[in-house]
Amino acid sequence: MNGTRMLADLDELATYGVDPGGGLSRLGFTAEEDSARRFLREAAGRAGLGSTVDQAGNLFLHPGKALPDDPVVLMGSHVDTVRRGGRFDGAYGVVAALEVLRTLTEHDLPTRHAPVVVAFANEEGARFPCPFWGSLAVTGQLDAAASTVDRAGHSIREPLARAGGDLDAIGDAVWPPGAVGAYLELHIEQGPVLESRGVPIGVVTGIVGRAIVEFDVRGRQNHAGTTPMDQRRDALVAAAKLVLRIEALSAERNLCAVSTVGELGVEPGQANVVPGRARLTAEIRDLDAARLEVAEAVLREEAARIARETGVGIECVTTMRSAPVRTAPPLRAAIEAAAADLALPAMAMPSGAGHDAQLIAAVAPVGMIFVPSRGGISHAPEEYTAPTHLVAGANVLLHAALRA
Ligand code: HGY
Ligand code: MN
Ligand code: MN
Repeated sequence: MNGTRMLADLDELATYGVDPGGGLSRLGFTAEEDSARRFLREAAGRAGLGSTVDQAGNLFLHPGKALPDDPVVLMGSHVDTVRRGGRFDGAYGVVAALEVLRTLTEHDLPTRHAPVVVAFANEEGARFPCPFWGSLAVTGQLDAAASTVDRAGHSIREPLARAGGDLDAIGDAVWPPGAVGAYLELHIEQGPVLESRGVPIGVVTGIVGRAIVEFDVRGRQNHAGTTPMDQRRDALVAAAKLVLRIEALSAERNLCAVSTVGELGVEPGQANVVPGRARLTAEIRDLDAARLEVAEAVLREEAARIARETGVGIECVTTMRSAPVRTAPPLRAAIEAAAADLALPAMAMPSGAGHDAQLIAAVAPVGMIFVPSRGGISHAPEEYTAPTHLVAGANVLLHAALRA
């Protein structure tokens, strides 16, 4: 494997979507992401590989001109980022998979299934709020009608077409049964465990499930100077109470592993106006599907209670649910053996972040490899993994692919 070539690809990818405010804003289905994908296709072309984009905008790199008909060993991740994200989340898994594919073809190394690289479309859902768009589409789980506009009201149709997809034919992106013999995703850990234990390789045992609930809080907009405090229906005050109860779901009540309010908007948003409307998201995660279900139900009860207590209206809609999954034991074993081949210490661990692998698990065995994240920081410009860890992880991917 050529670690230098892979690191150069990663450096090049990090030039697409540079945010003047810091980090990368290479949102799915934007011009920035289009450029990153173009670079990948060109890099594949230079290595004598072909590339294909499916109707959902997923990018595949493969030996030969077309995707093989036989089952493949699929390796990859995503190249879209969150707003002001880092340069490793997703991108690392794709460039490492490309390096593995180049190595396999250059040295004519035998794998049980033909190796193919994927960059799944819109994993983060930062512009079009449907995280896992691409992996949902290939596994027949995408409700395209429900997720086709961004927050500014623009349709996904044109951006998807520019990426090479086709909204009207998106059903054709679904893989036939057995198309993928194994899916391997290499990713930065995005948490502090490997670094703090001094272990270079994580063998992922399972991936958390997740639900996103959007709340629309309707109060009464009024004058901030003349409206007595006991006669207000302040949407933001109600929203603030809700924020604290969402935090308490995990932090105090341990109903789920983590709970986050990552988005909050106030209308009309002016110092001398009592807010009439607030919108916020709750995102909850856990490794146990039953716990997640209970936490979501409690969340809805809490919202109803706050509405009664404060006199505002609160509507809630669950816009996304993903189930927790276990990785496939044979692929876990292949990753452990690959790390052992390379004399790299490895440890089993769950993933608190979501990954395309968890959708792919519905139709194929999946395995995931983690490498350490400095300070456990991710979804932030400071995201960093040392080059030695990056190269070690890619080597484990190569050896795991040879065993898959
Ligand atoms: O949010 C996640 O867990 C993933 O990084 N998209
Ligand atoms: Mn991410
Ligand atoms: Mn990711």
